[in-house]
Amino acid sequence: MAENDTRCGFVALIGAPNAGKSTLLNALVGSKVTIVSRKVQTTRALIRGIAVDGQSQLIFVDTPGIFAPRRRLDRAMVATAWSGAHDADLVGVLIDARKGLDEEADAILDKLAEVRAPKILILNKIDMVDKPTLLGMTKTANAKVAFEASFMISALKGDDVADLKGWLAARVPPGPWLYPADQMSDAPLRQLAAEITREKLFERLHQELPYQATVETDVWKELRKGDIRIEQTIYVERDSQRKIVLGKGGQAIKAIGEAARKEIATIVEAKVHLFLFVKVREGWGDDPERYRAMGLEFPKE
Ligand SMILES: Nc1nc2c(ncn2[C@@H]2O[C@H](COP(=O)(O)OP(=O)(O)OP(=O)(O)O)[C@@H](O)[C@H]2O)c(=O)[nH]1
Ligand SMILES: [Mg+2]
Repeated sequence: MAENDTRCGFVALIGAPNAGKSTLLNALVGSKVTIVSRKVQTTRALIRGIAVDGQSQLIFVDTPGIFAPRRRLDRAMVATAWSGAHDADLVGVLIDARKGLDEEADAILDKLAEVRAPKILILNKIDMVDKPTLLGMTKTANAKVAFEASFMISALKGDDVADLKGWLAARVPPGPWLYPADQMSDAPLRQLAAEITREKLFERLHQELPYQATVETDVWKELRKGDIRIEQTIYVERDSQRKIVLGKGGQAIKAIGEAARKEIATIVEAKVHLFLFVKVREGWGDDPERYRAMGLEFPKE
């Protein structure tokens, strides 16, 4: 393939929390590179997933959901999401079609005027909504923002995801690929492994642990037989939360560790020995070190 025939570009996916950005990124890449949950505010930092379509390499940037931030961590996440949009060649704006153009979506559309990159509208979750409603939404959104194109997809079922990908492949600028053809993510495996444990934590404890936990990989060691030993710390803010994570007789942590271990093993294609530790770190949401570990800027206030 002649190098001057290739295309390559960054496509940021932005939208309200829970719109389906991470689900779409995984569908576009064809592999799990970012975690998904039923809860809002799952994604915390910019996560890149890389896909190839014909002669084009597409670098998708998953961003945290955009909402009205209150706490420091919220502010860091929302600032990061917008920075992802400002740095991209193209910006895909996801709207949860089931929720429609509510206040949250409107606030995002209003702020898009400040984003210079070409924007496209992506109505997601069309498996839950009828066609006339979708067309109405598309019209209203296009009256507000000059979108280059509009798509209606289901990231979960895969409907029209290939169309979207093909369109983007033709639209990104000509240029050499930035990553090897088979690379799907630029995140180190130890970071993805920490995210997977956080996903399992969310899945298991979604009622009791409203987002006050973070996970870090402390040790990643390849053993002689090719097995991998991973040690991770789950930081919570209070002792009561530590008890929840441990569960009665250690049941919860055991199940979380087992689910995470299995999934990490599939990804690294090796036997994994996963050791989880739970530490109380009061106010970790105000600790710059934790932000660095997540790949976020620490907001001054
Ligand atoms: N029915 C339906 N559900 C979807 C679709 N896409 C995503 N979801 C669900 O929506 C929920 C949120 O998905 P995520 O991909 O985590 O959403 P997100 O926009 O990354 O959320 P944050 O990271 O919190 O901003 C999950 O339960 C997904 O399974 C879709 O096309 N149809
Ligand atoms: Mg997400």
